[in-house]
Amino acid sequence: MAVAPPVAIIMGSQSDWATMRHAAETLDALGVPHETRIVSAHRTPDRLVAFAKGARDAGFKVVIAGAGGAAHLPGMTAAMTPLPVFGVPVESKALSGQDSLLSIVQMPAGIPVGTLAIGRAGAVNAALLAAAVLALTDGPLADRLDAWRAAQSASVAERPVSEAP
Ligand code: RP5
Repeated sequence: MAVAPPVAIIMGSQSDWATMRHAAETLDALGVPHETRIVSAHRTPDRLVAFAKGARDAGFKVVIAGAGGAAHLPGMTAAMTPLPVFGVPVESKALSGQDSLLSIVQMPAGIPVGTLAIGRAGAVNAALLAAAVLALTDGPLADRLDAWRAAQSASVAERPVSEAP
């Protein structure tokens, strides 16, 4: 069986992709191979169990899990794998993602989920954290991460400009 890429990006629904694609794009920019899957804690529980229990043996090193509303995916994944799990609260229509955030962040002691910000910022930062974990044992990736951060700093203007009305 083919060895999985180091990062799995899982999400509860197709509707989460608009947010989670930012994690995928950030990993692409850093040259970090990844796989994307829809895994719903509620609608596809058997898929969740199979993924989470098999993730380490499959070869994944880090899991990024995005979900919205009653966002149980990151926590349930963390309950079934020893791999680091980073949770991304997707912005919900009803409660602007505050439901997602609280569902993901308030884990009981013993089963950690590294919880990021709501929405795009969380997805980007989950990818950067995943890359940082992998960079601990991957020198070339560490160099690419340094270059990414330097490019980000260089892209910030010294002074603001007026925008066209
Ligand atoms: C959650 O329910 C998903 O993670 C998604 O954020 C939310 C809504 O899903 P859809 O009804 O759009 O499929 O499980």
